[in-house]
Amino acid sequence: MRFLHALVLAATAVEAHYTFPRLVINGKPDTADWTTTRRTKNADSKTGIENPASADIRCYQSANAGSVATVPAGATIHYVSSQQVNHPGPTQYYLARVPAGASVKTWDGSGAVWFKISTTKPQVDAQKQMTWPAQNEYKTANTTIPAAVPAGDYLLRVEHIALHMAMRSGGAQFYLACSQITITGGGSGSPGPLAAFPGAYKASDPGILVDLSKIASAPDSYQPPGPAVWTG
Ligand SMILES: *[C@@H]1O[C@H](CO)[C@@H](O)[C@H](O)[C@H]1NC(C)=O
Ligand SMILES: [Cu+2]
Repeated sequence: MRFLHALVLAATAVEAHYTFPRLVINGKPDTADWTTTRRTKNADSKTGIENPASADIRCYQSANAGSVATVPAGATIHYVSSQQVNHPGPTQYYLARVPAGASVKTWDGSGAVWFKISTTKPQVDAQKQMTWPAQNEYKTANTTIPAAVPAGDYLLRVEHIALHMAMRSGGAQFYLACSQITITGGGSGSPGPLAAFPGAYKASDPGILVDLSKIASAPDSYQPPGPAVWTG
């Protein structure tokens, strides 16, 4: 049985790659794929990024999106996933404010401009199985746009890091996308710390080069890569 189960897992893992083509705001999804979210280079192949220093780590995009989503500060958001997010690993969300004079429909998100608004950690259940928030769902984990974030135009970056092969360098797989959004309402916070993509991650970061079996006894010790979360 154990052997068969391993075979089945291996077979599904091959098809288990995914994209995040639709943003969902307070339960309301975009009406079509890649409308407010920039189409990613893996829209067809579903292949993840394995080099966290590559230029693709920022938005993995092949095209800007036609529309801009309106997101009230304080809204709950997540993404529809094209396939089941069956690999173990954290889900992280970042925002980058569009500079004055640039357009959210074309700005490339370069420079130290990204702040993290949330991440996830694993849990270990009574059967000693490690699970992650939203693992095996056809959606990403929820997050909240901080109420204190100033109103304006932003790129919103969603990322799921698949860690099933992460015990070897270059084995972690990054699945991500960027959406064009206008945050309304909002507050007067000063988001930070700010990081650049590429730049925020190294292949040797403890949250990227990691043997999950070694942290199963202390799942909270997992250290997600990138800057600290800005809580607003
Ligand atoms: C995620 O947010 C949606 C609304 O967008 C809500 O219906 C759902 O219950 C939330 N899920 C969790 C686990 O909080
Ligand atoms: Cu996969």
